[in-house]
Amino acid sequence: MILHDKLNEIVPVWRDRARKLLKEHGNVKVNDFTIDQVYGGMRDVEVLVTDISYVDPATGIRFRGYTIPEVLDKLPKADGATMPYVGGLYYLLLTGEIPTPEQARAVEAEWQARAFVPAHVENVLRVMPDETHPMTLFAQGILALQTESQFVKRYRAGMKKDEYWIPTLEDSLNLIAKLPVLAAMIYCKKYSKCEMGQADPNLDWAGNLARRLGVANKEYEDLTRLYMILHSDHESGNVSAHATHLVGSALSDVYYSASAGMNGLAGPLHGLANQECLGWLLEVYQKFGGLPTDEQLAAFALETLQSGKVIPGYGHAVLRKTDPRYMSQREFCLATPGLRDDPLFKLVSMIFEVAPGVLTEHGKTKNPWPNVDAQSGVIQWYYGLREWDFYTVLFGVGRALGVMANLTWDRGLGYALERPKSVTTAMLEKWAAEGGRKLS
Ligand code: AMX
Repeated sequence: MILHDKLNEIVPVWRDRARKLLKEHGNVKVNDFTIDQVYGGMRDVEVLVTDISYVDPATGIRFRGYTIPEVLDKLPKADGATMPYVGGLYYLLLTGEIPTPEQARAVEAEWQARAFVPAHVENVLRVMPDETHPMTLFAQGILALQTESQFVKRYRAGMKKDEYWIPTLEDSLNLIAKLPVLAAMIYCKKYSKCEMGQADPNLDWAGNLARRLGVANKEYEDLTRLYMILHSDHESGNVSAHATHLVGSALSDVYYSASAGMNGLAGPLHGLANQECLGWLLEVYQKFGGLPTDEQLAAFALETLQSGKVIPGYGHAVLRKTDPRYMSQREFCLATPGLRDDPLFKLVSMIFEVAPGVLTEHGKTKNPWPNVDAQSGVIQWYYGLREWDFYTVLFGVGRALGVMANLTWDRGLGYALERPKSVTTAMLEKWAAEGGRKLS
């Protein structure tokens, strides 16, 4: 199998590199942190390693060193598609190399061969009450798939630590292959749209996800490719990536780890912001009976802030400029006739003009610019997916690509069980009174 063979070549090289670094320089100091950071969600504390993506506060995400426009330009595309194969992105995330069209199609073929979802998963979803949030169903569905874990079988039978990445890769490929089917199952169950679109064997993974959701439209297939690529990875410290990594560090398999990550994605400060964002847009639109004036919009944004709510889709824990994932979706909208004239897209554009000023004046957020979620819901809405509490599931399908690639490398490099140390308030008070902790 193409990814197994490639990783078999490169994992030992990177493993030796990490081991050498640790052996020769393990005691080199890389960071210092403050009481603010201890209480403040560990912002900027550099204690995670990944070579798969890096978020620069000023320029945004790079996947294996490539910016989003470079990724969209360089990855192979299917005939007639404007956006790349997601299988090509997965090859890049895992190996660090831009794949040939054959290599990208080989990953797609692996996924296609593994897409079957066992019947018990649907049964688990079926017994849940109608009002269950789609993200709850998504995390449950992933957990129900844990019965498929190759890692557990190999671990029980006895396996060398250096081989852990092999069944992790297997499980990752299996899980990613099944996620579009699981997502569509949830969509059908939840909204009684149970004519689940059939997969087309000639179509790629993302194109088939679009079909399965019942939108047979070339533009939406391309949008789905773009959406999956943009949401795939955002280095290791965000809640979904970190939760997946943390749980995986106990050697819990891919299914346990990914399900934990999705529970984190379901929070309103993280992935749920895309649903919240669409809700806020519709609230504005309904309140003003269409597009507001700039002044009305600014007043409404301020009202939102003064009522103690956040403006969803704005701000970021790391970024200090407009998220390039926002910009590439905006460019997709501007390049798509129909979408560029859509009233909700026009409202999104107005908010882009108005909200940063209001947030800056309000004076709290460190970053008043839009993130990925400020734009994504409107596009789904335009193509007919109007059940906005489903949007975070789509984010989750995309995010699985990044967290699975990371988990495979975590096991390849033999990352340790994660176990930070806690301290007490009295200890912090003592160090504060002494003007800083005396480290020997
Ligand atoms: N609206 C109102 N207030 C905001 C804000 C926003 N969009 N963004 C930040 N703030 C506030 C914070 O709540 C915080 O207030 P506090 O001091 O009273 O607690 C203050 O500004 C400082 O926050 P920060 O350091 O700028 O951000 P953070 O790292 O603590 O949080 C984030 C980052 C994304 C959670 C925050 O900007 C936010 O809540 N945004 C809105 C929700 C959102 O869009 N989430 C999606 C993020 C992307 C993703 O993961 N999908």
